[in-house]
Amino acid sequence: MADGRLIVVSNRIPTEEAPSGGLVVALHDALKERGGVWIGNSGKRVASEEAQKGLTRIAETPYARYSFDLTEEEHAGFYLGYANSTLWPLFHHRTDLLAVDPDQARIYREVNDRVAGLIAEVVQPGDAIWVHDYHFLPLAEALRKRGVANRIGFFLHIPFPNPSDMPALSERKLMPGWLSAFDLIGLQTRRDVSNALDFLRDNGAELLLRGKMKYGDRSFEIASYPIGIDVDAFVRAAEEHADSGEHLRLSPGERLVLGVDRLDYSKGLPQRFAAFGEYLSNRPDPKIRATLLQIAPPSREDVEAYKEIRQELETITGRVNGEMAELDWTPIRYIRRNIQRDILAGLYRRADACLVTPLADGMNLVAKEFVAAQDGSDPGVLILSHFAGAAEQMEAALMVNPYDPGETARAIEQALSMPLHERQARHLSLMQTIRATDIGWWTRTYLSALLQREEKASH
Ligand code: ADQ
Repeated sequence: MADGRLIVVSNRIPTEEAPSGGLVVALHDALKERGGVWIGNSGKRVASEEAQKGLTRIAETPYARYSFDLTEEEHAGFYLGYANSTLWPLFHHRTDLLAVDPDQARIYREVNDRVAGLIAEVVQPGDAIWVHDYHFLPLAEALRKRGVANRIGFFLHIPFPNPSDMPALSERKLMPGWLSAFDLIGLQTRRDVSNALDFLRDNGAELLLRGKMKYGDRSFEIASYPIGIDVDAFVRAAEEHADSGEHLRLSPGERLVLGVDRLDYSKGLPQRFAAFGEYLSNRPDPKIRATLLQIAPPSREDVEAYKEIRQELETITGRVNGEMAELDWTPIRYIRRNIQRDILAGLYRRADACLVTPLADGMNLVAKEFVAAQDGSDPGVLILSHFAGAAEQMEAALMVNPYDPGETARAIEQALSMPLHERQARHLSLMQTIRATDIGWWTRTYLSALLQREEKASH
């Protein structure tokens, strides 16, 4: 096994010297340890001559970071268009929101081709390339066409689509070629693996043994690697910022239910707000005060479906608060901005319950962060959707069907009245799970599987 450098490719690339955020830090550490190169999109939009100029160095030590720019047209077709208006809804089981636009599909492939050209310039024999997420499905095939024979791994952070939804994708016939050009495809859950195997088997690939597949003369492997968080860092941050909750000025005895999500239609926010309203209407004692603090910074605001979800939430918040609020109590507090991670850790710790109720989600790191931030002697309760990837691992959470506001409302009631010994037992079990598969485990396990693959002789 040649022990070359690691080349990470992701849509966005951190620009700061010491980046923050779980995944970014994990990749940063892996690159520091092995040496290598990180390539990603700068986020800048430039004129087309400028985009052609190739990679810009943003850092040289302890490993090289290079960024590329997109033109306005590429940003619209590749990022807002095909990646986030076609693939994202399809992969989150929302074919009703899927856009079919051949120009966007073409631009998506062209950007992947251009990025493959940039990678081909820096790759050396023995390097292992690790590509992240749905923005780059065709990247390995484009690299193989350029003669790159290195090991190429892929990790999909979002769910693999249901095979029965695939006919909605006009480019579905290209997908087996895209996927089989990678050596190792990492997915979040066993369910994702089973969906991917089913889709590929129905489309000309042969399953050999335990996730090993053959498609034409290509062999590749599919397995699940549930992503984790830096548990120790979160525990520390939560302890150090245990007073974050004081910012909220809750009245004595007031219960806090927390939600933290990017504002996205996959996160089940309207259903969650409706469930909280139902909980309040049916609570056994009207003197009980509970506040839902929902932190939801907007994302992808140029995509129509994201504008709509924002309006919908504002309407529900207004309705619930209009009906229930009192002079000194606002039942739903809705914050639409990013919160510093340390403060967030302290808010998790103060919360009596956390609502993680997506309709579809690759993993959901908020579920893990909330558990890590709890005080084990008096922990809060995680309410988790069956449709979060995390549900496969975090069985000790209170599981709910996010489509059923009544069920979620009853889970809120159960969480807020749960006896201490049950809260402690559930928390302990969840803590063991997230520690056993933390972010360090994830990078190590994935990379050691990728490095065990043979470098291809030629393509
Ligand atoms: P996301 O859809 O972004 O990620 P998630 O896993 O919940 O979802 O990660 C969000 C991260 O952003 C968390 O670390 C959270 O703390 C942070 N965050 C959210 N709102 C914030 C706010 N207002 N202020 C500060 N931080 C905030 C995609 C997939 C997921 C998968 C991850 C990682 O959709 O399913 O778990 O990638 O693989």
